[in-house]
Amino acid sequence: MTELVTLVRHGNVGLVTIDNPPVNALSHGVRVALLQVLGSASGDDELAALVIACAGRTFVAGADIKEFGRPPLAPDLPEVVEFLDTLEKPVVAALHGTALGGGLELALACHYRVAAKGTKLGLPEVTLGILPGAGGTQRVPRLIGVAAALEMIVGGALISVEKAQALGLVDAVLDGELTAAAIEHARRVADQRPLPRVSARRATLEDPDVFERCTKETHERWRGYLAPFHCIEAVRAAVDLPFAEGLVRERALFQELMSSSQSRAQRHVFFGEREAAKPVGLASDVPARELGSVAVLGNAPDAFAVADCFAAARIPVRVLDPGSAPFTELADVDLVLDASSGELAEKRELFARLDDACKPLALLASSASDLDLDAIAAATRRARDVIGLRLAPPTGRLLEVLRGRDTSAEACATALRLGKRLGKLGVLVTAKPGGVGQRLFARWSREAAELVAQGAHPEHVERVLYDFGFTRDALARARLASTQTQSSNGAAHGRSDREILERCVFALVNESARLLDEQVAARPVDIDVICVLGQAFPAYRGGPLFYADEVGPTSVFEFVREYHRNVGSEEWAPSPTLERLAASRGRFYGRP
Ligand code: HSC
Repeated sequence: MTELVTLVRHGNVGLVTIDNPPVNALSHGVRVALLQVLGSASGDDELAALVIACAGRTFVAGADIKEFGRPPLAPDLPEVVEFLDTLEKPVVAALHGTALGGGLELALACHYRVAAKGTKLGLPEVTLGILPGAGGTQRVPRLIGVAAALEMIVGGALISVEKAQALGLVDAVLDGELTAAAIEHARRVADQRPLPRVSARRATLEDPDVFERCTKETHERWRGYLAPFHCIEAVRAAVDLPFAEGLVRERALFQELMSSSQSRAQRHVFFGEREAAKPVGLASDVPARELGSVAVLGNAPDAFAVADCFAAARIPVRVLDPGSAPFTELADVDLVLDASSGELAEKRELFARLDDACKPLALLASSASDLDLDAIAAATRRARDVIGLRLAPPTGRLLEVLRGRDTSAEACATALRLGKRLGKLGVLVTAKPGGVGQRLFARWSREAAELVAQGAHPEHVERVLYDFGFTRDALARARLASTQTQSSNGAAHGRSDREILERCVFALVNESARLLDEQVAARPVDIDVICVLGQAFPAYRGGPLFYADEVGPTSVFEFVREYHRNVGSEEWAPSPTLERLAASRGRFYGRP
């Protein structure tokens, strides 16, 4: 077994290498070994300087997220980072790949940072519902100023190495073999004193209004999220407090977030995205076809927005109006994506013509998830190559891939690889009218409309769902304001916030569970990821089924059963999966 951390001497420079594939996360074993190696290297008089580098594709991409939520194991990451800061010989961090989160925090406790071209740096903790908890909120403002630090820590986006150098986050971008160049760098600085410690600097507040402005922008951009506001507080501590006290404040804010349901939900989404990318029932070695060029059919803005996604990924694309374009233009394309509107009969006719016009093995895709894909495929002689592709919405990160009864594994693999090229996550589901995303959107918005029809004020329903975390866009699509009330005297019926929320969200949970009953989605995680990425379900609630686990499937089931008894409508009939979980006190994601 390879050692997690090694020390190799290069003359008077010690090269410390972390080797913990795939992303060199700072797992417990790495922390133990790193502390031990740094301890012995620091007492070694033959070593004048150290370099910390990583094997494999990247520098440390952060703390080990899998350890979060479990009892902490000593030494924790802040202990390792602060030990590094106390060393009396220069340490150079050699960055490549993605130096993220705890990885960047480790590098910031080194005295120098050098990086290979193409390296990306960032503090994405906020996207996991936490904040940089190993000194990042205290060191980054000291190194690059408060405004730039807030942008990195509250925004969570990765930055290029060029930008990092311009900000002062890295000292040099090196050509050639990174470790050799970093060792050379270490040799050059071996005798320089005092050691440039970031912790010894003061955080500069360039603009006294920066916190107020950032808080205002954060309310607009991150409404409902806790972590961005805690990030602001932690950075404020870097200005207001001495370094050591700032660390204490950072730790307290970090712990609050770590134990929050929001962070649990956002971590669930992080791992969920990676799990959903590995579909059930499709072997990972199924070959994908090359998609050299694509045609999008349609003349509405959506068709152009979809075409823009291909163009942005540098996939040659043309948009054709299926009403007027000669289909001879389609003879050489590898994928035709129909994004035009129309009923099933028209689609069957259209796909039969596409089948004639396109070359063998070209994929024929429909973006309509509300039609019967199998019936469309049956109108062609290539049902194996007919598939549903929903970029919902085109600007989002989701590609819902709908597999028909006869769609081949190769067509699915091709669609999923296309998702990666487009920078989107492809989630494979079974093609049934509505797919997953559209059907779930329809369900909660129908319930919201029903509340309005029964007399609830549209603004009231919208406000409750908005406070839960749905976006204004999603609510606008539900068009509650144009819903007709059934009562003759208009909106009179008082509704509690709780009733509105339970009816809409539990209807959504029940429908999600039905998608599992019907095997439209293979796993709860596929549904949660589709809802978060494609249907504006708030990431800090983790998706409808994660949320149901937080509330308790039994409580959801009891509400659904009771409501079904009262109204008798078929769509409130409890899902057998939900009923089974309630009976066994189980959860969608296993027992607690
Ligand atoms: C952090 O660092 C907190 C610290 O500030 C403070 C901690 C203080 C604690 C104090 C305690 C008192 N951990 O994405 P990919 C897995 S928070 C564990 O498919 P790519 C991933 O699940 C962290 N596992 O690859 C997958 O596993 P699978 C901040 C991690 O090339 C495999 O690695 N850092 C992991 O598309 C490959 O991942 C981040 O948020 C991690 N940190 O992208 C960065 N990171 O094969 C998170 C990845 O079993 N990571 N895995 O499915 C990423 O953004 C992406 O993985 C990369 C690579 C861009 C690194």
